[in-house]
Amino acid sequence: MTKICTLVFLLEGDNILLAMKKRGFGSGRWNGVGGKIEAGETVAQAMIRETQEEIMVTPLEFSSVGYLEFAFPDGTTDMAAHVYICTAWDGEPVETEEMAPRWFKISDIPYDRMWQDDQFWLPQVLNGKTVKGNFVFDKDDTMLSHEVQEV
Ligand code: 6U4
Repeated sequence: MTKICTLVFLLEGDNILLAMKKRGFGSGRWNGVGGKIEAGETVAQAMIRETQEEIMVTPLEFSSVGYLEFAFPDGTTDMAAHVYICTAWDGEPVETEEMAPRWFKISDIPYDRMWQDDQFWLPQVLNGKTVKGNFVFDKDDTMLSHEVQEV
């Protein structure tokens, strides 16, 4: 079984909003905002709900820019993420129990403190491309292989 998630990046001018995951899977890394799609929700509804829950912002204008699959052959549940870029929203990002948001210059994205796959697809997304990716991780969340296609 694969856990299907959403992942969204707010963009404003030369800046991108990343959020430090404070607990659970992927904690200690800078990431986009998102989480599991619940039964009965569309992907976009899940993306909006997760953004409201994690940084108290409501996405208003957004586009779908990718689909990524993350395999964990050690037995951890495989994951997939529908990736979005959001360019207009209601509210100001604030820290919650789950995430601490911070704006970064696009030229200063801290790839060394993010999931290792991000450097292989986020630059393309920020150049306006849509991507499909397949990544394999070991039990320590080290990336073993990566495959990215622009679609
Ligand atoms: P639960 O545990 O279900 O309450 P939930 O917030 O629903 O938490 P969570 O936080 O586990 O789900 O979601 C994982 C988030 O991490 C999603 O936004 C997708 C993202 N993610 C997972 N693996 C990733 C990876 N390798 N690279 C990446 N984002 C990843 O950039």
